[in-house]
Order: sequence, then structure tokens, then C-alpha cells
Amino acid sequence: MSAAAVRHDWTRDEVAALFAMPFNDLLHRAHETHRQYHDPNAVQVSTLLSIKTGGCPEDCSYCPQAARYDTGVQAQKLMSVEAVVARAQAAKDAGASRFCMGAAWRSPKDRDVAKVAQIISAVKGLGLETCATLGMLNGEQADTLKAAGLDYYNHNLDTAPEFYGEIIQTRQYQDRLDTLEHVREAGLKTCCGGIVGMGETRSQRAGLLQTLANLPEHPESVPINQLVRVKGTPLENSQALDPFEFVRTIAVARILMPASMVRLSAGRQDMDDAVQALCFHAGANSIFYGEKLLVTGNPEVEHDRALFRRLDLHPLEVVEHSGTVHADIVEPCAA
Ligand code: SAM
Ligand code: DTB
Ligand code: SF4
Repeated sequence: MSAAAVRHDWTRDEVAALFAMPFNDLLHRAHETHRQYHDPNAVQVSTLLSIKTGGCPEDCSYCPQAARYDTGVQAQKLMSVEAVVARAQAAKDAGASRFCMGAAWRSPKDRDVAKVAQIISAVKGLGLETCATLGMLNGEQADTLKAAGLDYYNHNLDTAPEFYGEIIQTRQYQDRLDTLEHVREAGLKTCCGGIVGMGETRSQRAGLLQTLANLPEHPESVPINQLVRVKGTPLENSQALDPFEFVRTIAVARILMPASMVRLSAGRQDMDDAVQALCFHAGANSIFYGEKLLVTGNPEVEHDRALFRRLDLHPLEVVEHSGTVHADIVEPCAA
């Protein structure tokens, strides 16, 4: 059978038709696609760190770090190079191969970018892949980060274009597309996905994935976040998404972007292990590993190690120009 094509011309109807497939048929197609492009038992493992927390001027309705919502998050200024490096080393020692640094900025100032560039060079020096998510960037800022050794830039579309205005008013969808263009032009890899469970319709979930798949290049990483409902945010009382609908979203992402890494991102703490196993079967092959996302919780490291053992998954090894990073989060099975 020939490999699934990498396409950039998906129609909304085609994507909606994938969502509407019988669950087993959808999972079968997604898993078949997954095996054509990826080792089905390998999962890429990233650890997140909030290097500048809270106090953000934006109004993203889901976000615990927006200053305007009373979420109990304490604002903290940008961490020092030494403090970030210590956390990155600990993440590497625990088995992460990529270190993702997040900052609660609308867009960084040039002097912030200069400081983050120093942090990135130092983290890169540990032999880790680097990823940053700092808000909107102009072309020059993207170039500076690339020159510092940044591998990936995370900037999400978050949702479908037609639902976006109900979630965020302080910046436009087009601003996000512009930042993604600057990132691509700087030669950075893109990490771009969205959030489900914010009250969007299935057609809007299809719209998010359609927009991602029709970007000029598929993002190398596609994080699919399930909304973490944080008290004090406008979305705190959103209705929980049916877990099988989440699995469908992963499966459709896998089919639309067959060569990309699809990350089962935020929301794993609210998901049982069987649902996560279905997500891996449906084509998810990346996770955030470590007890914290940016400010909210993530499964315990020991729990994830056990999950990998139970599912015979292994962390993806990353071959970088600096050598081979062996991400070893699972001790051999005793049985
Ligand atoms: N401030 C920068 C920005 O917004 O571009 C970078 C950090 S921001 C926290 C990164 C992403 O985290 C957001 O685009 C959103 O997709 C995700 N996120 C934030 N809060 C979330 C939540 N409560 N549940 C799920 N995902 C969330
Ligand atoms: C992404 O798509 N998800 C991550 C990462 N990119 C930066 C962030 C999830 C944040 C969840 C809520 C929090 O802890 O702030
Ligand atoms: Fe600020 Fe980013 Fe949170 Fe939006 S998602 S409020 S830009 S930290």
C-alpha cells in the first residue's frame, strides 16, 4: 500500500467526514497512517518550564497566566540562565530529550529576546533539543532565537478561525499566522496546535485541524491540548469533552499531518490511562513529561514511566549534531 500523501488542500467537508467515520474505522486508518511514517512504539518526550510566569496582558479565556483573571498564579519575572540550566539538566537526567521554555508575554521586547537567547544557548549546550514559546515574534526576533540555537518555536492557532474571537479578543488569528511565517522563514521548526474542549463544535475542531494541515508546511510538532479548566478563567465551567471525541481529534490530526509528531499535550491529568493508550494507538507520539506543565499539573513521572512499561513504549531517541541523546525514562521490564 502506498504511503498516505502529505496534502495541504484539505476541505472542511473532507475533515468533517473523517471525524464522522465509525470509531474503529477511523482508528484503523489513523494507525495505518501512523505506521507508514513513525515507529508506533516510540514516543518523543519533552519537559516544559515556565521561565516567566503570569501577569500577561492578553485575554485568552483559557489561560491561568492572564493578569486579568483571578487564578491565584503568582507573577514571576524571567528566570536567570543558571536557574533554567539547572532545571534543564534535571529534565535531561529524568529522560527528556527536548526542553520547552514558556513565557507569559504577548510578545517579547528585544531585550527579552536577548536574555532568552542566552538561556537557549546554555540549554542547547547540555545536548537537549530546545523549544520556546514567548508569544508573537517579528522576523528579526525569530532570526536571533535561531542563531542562539533554538530548534523549535511553539505558537498555537488554538482553535478554528471562526471560533477564535469567542476565546481571545486582544490579538487576531492573522497575528498568529504572521508569527508562524516569521518562525518558518527563520528556519526554525514549528510546533503548532490548539486546544479542544473549549465549547467548540466538532466542525470547529475540524476547522482547527484543517487550518493546521493547510499551512504552507505542516508543523513538525502538533500539540493537541485538552482544555485544563482553571478556576478563575472564563472557561472554568466548560463542559468536559467526551474522551472518545478527544481520541478522534488525535486520529484526524494523524491522518491530515502524517509525518508530523502529534503531541498528546495538556489535559492528561484528567484522562485515564486507557484513553491515553487509545491516543497512542490513534497516532499520538509525543508527550509532556514532568509533574508540571507551565503552571498546572501533569501526571507524576513515576506514573508515566509505568504507563510506558505497561504499553511497551520507548522514548524516541533524538540524533542531534551534538551527538545522540538517549532518552531513557523506562527501566527494563522485570517480567
Ligand atoms: N504567551 C505565549 C502565547 O500565548 O503564545 C506562550 C505561552 S502560552 C501559555 C502557550 C499555549 O498554552 C497557548 O497557546 C495555549 O494553546 C496553551 N494553553 C494555555 N492555557 C491552557 C489551558 N488552560 N489548557 C490547555 N492549553 C492551554
Ligand atoms: C502547548 O501546546 N501546550 C503547552 C505548551 N504548548 C506551551 C502549554 C499547556 C499549558 C497548560 C496550562 C498551564 O499549565 O499553564
Ligand atoms: Fe498570555 Fe499566552 Fe496566556 Fe494568552 S496564552 S494569556 S498570551 S500567557
